[in-house]
Formats: sequence, C-alpha cells, structure tokens
Amino acid sequence: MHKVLIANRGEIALRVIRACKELGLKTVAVHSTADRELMHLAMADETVCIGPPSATDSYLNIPAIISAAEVTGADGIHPGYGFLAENADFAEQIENSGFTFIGPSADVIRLMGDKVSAIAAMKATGVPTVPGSDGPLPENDDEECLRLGQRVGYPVIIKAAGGGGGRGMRVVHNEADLIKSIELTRSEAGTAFGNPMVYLEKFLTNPRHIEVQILSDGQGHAIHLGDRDCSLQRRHQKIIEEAPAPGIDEKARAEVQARCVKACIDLGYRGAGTFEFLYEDGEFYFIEMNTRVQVEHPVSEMVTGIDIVKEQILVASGQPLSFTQDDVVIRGHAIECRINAEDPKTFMPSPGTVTFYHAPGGNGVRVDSHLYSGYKVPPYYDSLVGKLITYGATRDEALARMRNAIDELVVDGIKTNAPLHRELVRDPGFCKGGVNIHYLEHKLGLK
Ligand code: MV4
Repeated sequence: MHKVLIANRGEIALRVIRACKELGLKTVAVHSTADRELMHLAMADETVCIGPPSATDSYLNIPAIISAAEVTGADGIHPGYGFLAENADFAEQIENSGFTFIGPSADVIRLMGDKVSAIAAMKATGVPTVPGSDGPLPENDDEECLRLGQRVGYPVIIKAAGGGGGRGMRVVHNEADLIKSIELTRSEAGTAFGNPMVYLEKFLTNPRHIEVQILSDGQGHAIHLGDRDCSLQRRHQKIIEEAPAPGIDEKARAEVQARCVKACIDLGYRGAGTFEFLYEDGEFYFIEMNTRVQVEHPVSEMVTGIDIVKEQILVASGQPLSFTQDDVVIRGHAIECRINAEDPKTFMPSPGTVTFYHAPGGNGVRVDSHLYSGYKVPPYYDSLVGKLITYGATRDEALARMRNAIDELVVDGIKTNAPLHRELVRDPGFCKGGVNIHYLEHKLGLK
C-alpha cells in the first residue's frame, strides 16, 4: 500500500492521516463542500471534493469515493467510523475495483451486520451470549413465541436483526404484551432496516457495557488489547469511556478475552474489531460486534502502547501481526471524555464558529481534535469535535489528570458539553467506578 484515501471527516480523519504519515504513506482527503476548512485537508497530499454538505451525497456517496481513489491513484481506503465503515457493499465494491479496504472482508461485515447471524457465529465459537431465542422469531406462530418467552423468563427484549446500537428494540415485561410487541418491532424493523427479522433475549436490568478490543491479521494471528467500560451513556451516545474496565472479575475477564481471540481465528477476521458485552453479576453476555475502529480506541492505545490505526493499515496491506499476546501488557489506566458541540443541558447541537480554542496539556494528556481557533463547526454532521484522553498509573491518577485537563480546555464561540464533563469527573459514583448503563440517565433525571 502506498497511498491511502480517508473516507471520513473530523477528528477520526485527522487520527488516520497522522497514522498514514507515520507509516510513510501518501494521503488523499475527501470532503464535502461544507468541510473545506477541516484541519486534515491541509495535512493531506491531495484533496478531492466529493459532494454537497448532505452526507448522503458526499461521505455516503460510494461512486464518488471510488472515483476519487481512481483519479488520485490511491490504493487503500480507510473508512474511519460511522458513514460507510460497516457497509458491506462499500467494502465489496472497493475490493472489486482493485483497492484495499482497510477493514475486514465484506463477508464478515455482513455477518456481523445481521445480529442474528452474529450471535449464531459467537455461540458456535464459544463466546457467551444472552439466553434467548437463538435465531429469528417465527412469523405466524404465536404459540412458539409465547413458549420462548416463558422459557427465557420475563422481562425479555425484542431486537431487530438489522438493528444495533440501540435501534430497533423493545422491552417486554409480561406475557400479555409479548405478541403485540413482536409485531410492532417487526413492522418498525421492516421500515427502518428493510429487514423485518426479530429475535428475543432475556432483558438484563442493570448491566454494564464492557467491550473487548481485538486485532487480527487474517493469517492465523489474533490478540486482544484488553477491555473498555463504556457504561456512561445517554440515549446510546457514549459520554465517557475508560480502560481497563474497573472492578471486573478476573477469571471471567481472562475467559471472555480468550474467547474473543479464538472467535477472530475461527472467523478468519482481519483488522481491528470490538466485541460488545453486557456484564452483570460477574458474567459477560455478547450483544454485538463492531467491525470498525471505534471512537474510544485511544483508551486501549494508552494502556497498551499499541497504535490501533497503524496496525489496521498494516494488516490490511497483508502484513502479519508483528507481536503476540505476551507482548501486550495492560499498564495503568486511561479515561476519555467525548467533547461534543452541544448544549450541556438540552443536548441540542450547537454548531458555529470557534472564536478561541485552547487545548489542555501536561503529563498523560492526549487530545484528538480537529478544532482550531476560527474553525466553523458545520451543522450537517455528528457533533463530536474532540476527545480528551488522560492516562495515569492508576485510575485515580488518570481521573485527577482529567479534572485538570477538562478545566484547562477552552472552546469559545460555541456551546460544548465540557461543563457536564467537569461535573462527571467529580461525581462520587463515577469516581468510585463500575457504574451501570442507567447511571447517567438517572443522574440527569431522565429516568
Ligand atoms: C440489551 C440490554 C439489556 N438486555 N440486551 C442497547 C444498545 C444495543 N447495543 C444493545 N442494547 C441493550 N441490549 C439485553 N438482553 C440493554 C441494552 C441497553 C444498553 C446497552 C449498552 C449500552 C447502553 C444501553 C442503554 C440502554 C439499553
């Protein structure tokens, strides 16, 4: 691979271009007409405008992106996260056009995109799953659905096979509501995902959201980079993540990490990936796999010293992993605060011009952000404008550094959620560690 096209924008485009430059690779930045002022365009060897502000016509426009690769002679395409990162057709068209998709094969993306097939694959390889229907619910067989509900025990959750990330699901508290909930979820799923298939799981009432980061070369070598706790969230938007997850049962942790590595080998997985679990009463339950680099990947990089984006590029270019599990040591603790351009009280987006920007610094502080003084945050895309990551020998040290860092951050001209972070990193519950997925919504009075 010699030239990488970055099919994304914002902080992740900047993150990818930095990795490419470290590896001595040429870069192509593609952008919409609303994104001419993005910082990484100035760092790229070439830039190509691929369409108007609407993401549908630019960052989601597959022919425009492949054409940009053709005219610039790029040979690799990095999708970042969001947009086309988990679109199997995109990966397939890239490979069929003779380029390298920096990610897993289209087949694996498709397998994991369908949550029913993903869960079946995990069961087959020995990754622990949530007790449930283990397959799609039958259409027109209410008796069988009621039997399944009874066997699993209430409450249950109905999920769409085509959903994920919190889309297309419904909790059912008793038998009387089961059939109509299934039909509602099925009908919504057909409309939203073009796939009416639904499945059933036991509903875990107070779980934590723990995920395992893996790297795999598709040549028989796979490793894990430990876990992350992403429980602090609001409406399925993560706010703070950390690595390693605090207070996890060590036996269960070692077991689930080993199962994830085995799954990568069994799947022939190539690239970076994340196994998402619910963790309750000392046990892990697989819910989904993400086949992309994630927003929160830096906390795993900080505690392992491994550059996940560089490794993605290296394994995509056919190189075997250059280190083994024994080389991976989880050392210290890292915390990430997502900085969003939004009102800290209403969570409404707050685009506009950043009149002054000052990034924090100091020992163990990392800032992944495309902000600069004078940058205008466009209203068309996700409101994430940066990530503040701190590292420490202990969780308390990482937290103390985060309190300083978030206090030092200055973003004038737009509203950001920094005031919320300043409160959260001093919240006794969060500081203690191990809060569940409902903690933030309860604290905000949403539940
Ligand atoms: C669940 C669950 C409880 N029990 N599945 C939400 C996002 C999607 N990835 C899966 N989700 C959940 N699945 C069972 N069987 C609770 C959630 C859930 C959740 C999960 C992770 C992080 C935040 C969440 C917020 C609400 C619900």
